Amino acid sequence: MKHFTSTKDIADLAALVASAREMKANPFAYEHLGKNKTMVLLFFNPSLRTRLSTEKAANTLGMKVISMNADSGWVIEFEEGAVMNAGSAEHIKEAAPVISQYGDIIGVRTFPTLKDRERDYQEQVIEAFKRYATVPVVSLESATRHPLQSLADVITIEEFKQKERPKVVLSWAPHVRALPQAVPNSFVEWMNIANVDLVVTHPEGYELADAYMGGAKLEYNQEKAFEGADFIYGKNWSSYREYGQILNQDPNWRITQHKLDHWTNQAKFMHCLPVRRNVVVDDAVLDGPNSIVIAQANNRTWAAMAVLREILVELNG
Ligand code: AN0
Ligand code: CP
Repeated sequence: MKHFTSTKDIADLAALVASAREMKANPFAYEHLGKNKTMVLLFFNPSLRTRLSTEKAANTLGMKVISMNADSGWVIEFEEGAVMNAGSAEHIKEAAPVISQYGDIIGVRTFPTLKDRERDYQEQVIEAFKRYATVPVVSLESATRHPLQSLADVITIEEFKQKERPKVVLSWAPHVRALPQAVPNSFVEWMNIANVDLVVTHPEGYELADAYMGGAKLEYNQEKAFEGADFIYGKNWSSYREYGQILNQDPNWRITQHKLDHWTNQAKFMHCLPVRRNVVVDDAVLDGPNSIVIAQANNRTWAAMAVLREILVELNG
């Protein structure tokens, strides 16, 4: 594996999940892989889980880690041919190769603008890092995808499933702020290559981009979608069609214990976190036996380890 920014970078999902689970059982078996290597993590946006779990994964694989809030450095320019007479102080053409001399692997977190759909969906920032860095680049959530989250989600479903091919439902839920489509886009992409029956449910206007939906089934009626579900994955996202807009905040879409009890097959509740209690999902769900969000967040470490292990094996030749 050279870079890791989407499902396209992996050869074998089952093998990657097996690798993550093996290291979860025996965390320090591959400490030698990262000896004398450094991982640089750049955060253009906030993070709790991604930052700490990726640092932990890199440390556990024997690497040194340098983390930087990318808002504390010079503002980087990404436009080709820009006349840099305004806010930005240096171009990605210098920044990325410079950072590549300090780190053997670069991790980047960058949210979308939610204003310029074309720019966001071209993945301007992460693609520029891939183009101008001379070392592997790992997405810590980009404008349209969150692959380390999705890999952790696959691992979690694998651990908790009680049948070979569980029914998994991705449900939109209300929120007070306009959030990216990265988590749902990515979740669908990864579920589409996993051994699950996926149904996506959301109000009209929240359709995800076709390129990410692939052949996934869409059901606008949340109750119908939830029927017989083994996993409910709650998440808010803003509209792709009316880009970045909040079209409604209908509280009827909130995930409740009543829905889990009466509409599903005693489904487990998943969410990438952070989650707004009693807006996206009720306390009763998060505090009850159906919630697996804490175990899910734990798997962020093992997902990152599986990815970094593959990259290190390649770097070590
Ligand atoms: C971000 C999002 O929805 O993409 C990060 C989730 C991992 N969430 C918020 O901004 C609350
Ligand atoms: N799930 C997730 O990526 O969380 P953070 O935003 O805290 O990294």
